[in-house]
Amino acid sequence: MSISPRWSRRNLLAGTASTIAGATLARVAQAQTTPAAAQPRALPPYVAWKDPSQVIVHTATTIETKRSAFGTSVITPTDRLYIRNNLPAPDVSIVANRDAWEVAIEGVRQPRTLSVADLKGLGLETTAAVLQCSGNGRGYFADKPSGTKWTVGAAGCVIWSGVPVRSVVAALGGLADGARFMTGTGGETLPAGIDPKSVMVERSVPLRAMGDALLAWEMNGEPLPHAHGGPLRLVVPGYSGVNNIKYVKRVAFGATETDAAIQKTGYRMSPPGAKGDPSQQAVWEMDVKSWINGPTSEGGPVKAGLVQIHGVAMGATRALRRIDVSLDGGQTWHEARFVGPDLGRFAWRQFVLPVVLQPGQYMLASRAQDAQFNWQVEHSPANGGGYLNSGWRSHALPVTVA
Ligand SMILES: Nc1nc2c(c(=O)[nH]1)N[C@H]1C(S)=C(S)[C@@H](COP(=O)(O)O)O[C@H]1N2
Ligand SMILES: [Mo]
Repeated sequence: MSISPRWSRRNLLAGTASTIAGATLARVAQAQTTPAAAQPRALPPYVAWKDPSQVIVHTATTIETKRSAFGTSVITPTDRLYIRNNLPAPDVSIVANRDAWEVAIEGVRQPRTLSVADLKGLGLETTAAVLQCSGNGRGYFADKPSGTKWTVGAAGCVIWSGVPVRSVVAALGGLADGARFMTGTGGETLPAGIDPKSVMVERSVPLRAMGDALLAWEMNGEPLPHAHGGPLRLVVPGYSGVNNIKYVKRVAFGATETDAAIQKTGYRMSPPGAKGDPSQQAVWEMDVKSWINGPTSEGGPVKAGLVQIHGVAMGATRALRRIDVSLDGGQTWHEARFVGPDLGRFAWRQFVLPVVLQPGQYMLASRAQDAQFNWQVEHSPANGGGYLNSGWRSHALPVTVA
């Protein structure tokens, strides 16, 4: 990634500003509380089955899980899971006969188009993984990059079931020579009259991601809902949302990344204010990250006394080692305890810190450490698209106790 002087100066400024603000909890609270949405929007028809009380509808194609709605038992319920569509979803009739959905596999020795029924014969794997939009946390970047102002809720921990991509590749004779990237293509019908490359959802990830990838037909124990990519989705554990192609109709292995705009110029780590270009790092692997989900004082002050401060922590591609919680915006830290089953390195873990709280103002923060001793960063670098924000300071939760 190229670091321009402008980029580093901006970083420095952002860092200084929040450190100073950090000294005054009240001011931080003010800066970090999301402005109340003008009016709660209704759920659009294609996701009318979601729980309206547990989500924030930004637009018909951007729906966020409320911070208080993640629960305390690892898996994110499907009716609360966030939604993000770059294009209008294909017609719901594609899930009428799920087994008939077809995906073309290219860049293998024996390229073939396989139905979901065919895939079911080739292998079976279940993986718990965090699905997180590349722009989750964008709303916390101080320089206000354009795009949906997601806070923490464009993420969820989901159980996927399907066939390992590597099993499909093996069944088709292995990779053709020269494969360096795996490219997935979404099955949307593209609007007529414009260059398909400018709108299609087609993403490439490095070949190293193939080993963990699934072609999934089930989510959280149910047939994959149409809104989440049913009948078939390419799941790339550890990679941010956009790399997990819904209604996947093609998986291709090749020497180069796709030249679709969403890969070439979209989802790049560009300097703040600048557009993306292929020389910049693509938005691929996620970072170690955590945040507090409760208690919140959304519905009035938290009652003084013993409380269980809880949240979620993810290692993205690595297992977790430790989670710390702060009550004073990061001045002092306490090691917290992971709760519940460990569903593997791609899942998140719930954590808890029991504390007795006296009446007052608190700034609840958390910072996770992965198995390779990487700590969650205090500030993620500002970037043009507002991607991959994992900074613990901006994700802190102001709470009033009375
Ligand atoms: N085919 C297709 N796949 C897609 C998208 C899309 O618009 N079309 N959006 C991507 C983005 S940006 C995200 S964050 C996730 C959202 O997945 P979800 O709607 O199941 O939560 O899907 C990704 N896969
Ligand atoms: Mo996304």
